[in-house]
Amino acid sequence: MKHFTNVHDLGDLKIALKEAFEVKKDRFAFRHLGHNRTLMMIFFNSSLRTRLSTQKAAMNLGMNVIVLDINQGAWKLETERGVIMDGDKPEHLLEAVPVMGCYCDIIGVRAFAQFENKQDDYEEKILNQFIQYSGRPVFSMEAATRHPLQSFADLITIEEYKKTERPKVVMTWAPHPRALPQAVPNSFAEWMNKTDYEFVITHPKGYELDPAFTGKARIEYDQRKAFEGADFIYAKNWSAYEEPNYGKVISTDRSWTVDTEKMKLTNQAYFLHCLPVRRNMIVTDDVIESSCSLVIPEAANREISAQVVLKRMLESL
Ligand code: AN0
Ligand code: CP
Repeated sequence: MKHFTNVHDLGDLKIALKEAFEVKKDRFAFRHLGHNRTLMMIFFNSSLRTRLSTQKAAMNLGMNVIVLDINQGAWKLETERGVIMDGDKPEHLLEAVPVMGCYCDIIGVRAFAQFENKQDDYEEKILNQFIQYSGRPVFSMEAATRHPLQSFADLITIEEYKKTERPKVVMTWAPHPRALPQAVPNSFAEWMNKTDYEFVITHPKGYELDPAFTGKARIEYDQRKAFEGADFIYAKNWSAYEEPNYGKVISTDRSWTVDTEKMKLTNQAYFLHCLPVRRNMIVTDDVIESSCSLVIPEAANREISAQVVLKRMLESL
């Protein structure tokens, strides 16, 4: 695998899952692959899980790791070509990216949607500049439209805990005070569409996602109805996708918070969230602390999803 930016790069999910469970059984079995290889992780945005789990995965594979936070100690980067650089950005991405490529074998990039221009976000302008100009294989650590390492870990978790062959998985919008990207829900939907699960998305009117991602999911505007008989509740906030509200918070309606009473409508569903989560906005303390909450095993599986991706990239160097 050369680049990893979405579910299609991974090919057959059954094979990828088998590989994930192999890695999980013995995470040090492939240490030889990373010998004298360097991973560079570039963060344009904050991270706890992605940073730690990806570094751990790389170390399991015997790699060296360099981490750079663009906003802490690096030069501020201009990303537009043709700009007269007389402002506060001393360096251009078009020099910085090939320079980064000189010092490593594989590059991971985190670059969220900027909500300035929908087209730039949905064309993955920053991630694609890394692919085009770094001269290295590149993987997404959450880009403008997708978070594939998260969705892969979500899938692994569902496979580990599901009680029926075709579980009912419900992705629900939940309130949040700030505008968040659509990357996590887009990506989760894209991955769920590659399984044979029953997949339902519920959100208030106005929070419709790009149909290119939601695909064959059933959209249900009544959250309670959506929860009926669910085996997994996947909560996430996202900002509006449709114009003229792209990237905006149009509701913080706390009647959408996932609570114990709503969880009672489900088939004793497990609760999933990618984290970080705002308690009592997205989900109540009671639900996230209950035995149905899988948020910690889900985060633990980020090490496994990252390791499968890095392993495949190392194998293709
Ligand atoms: C980010 C998001 O919603 O995309 C990262 C989640 C993994 N969340 C926040 O910025 C709080
Ligand atoms: N879930 C996730 O990607 O978390 P971080 O933003 O902390 O990396």
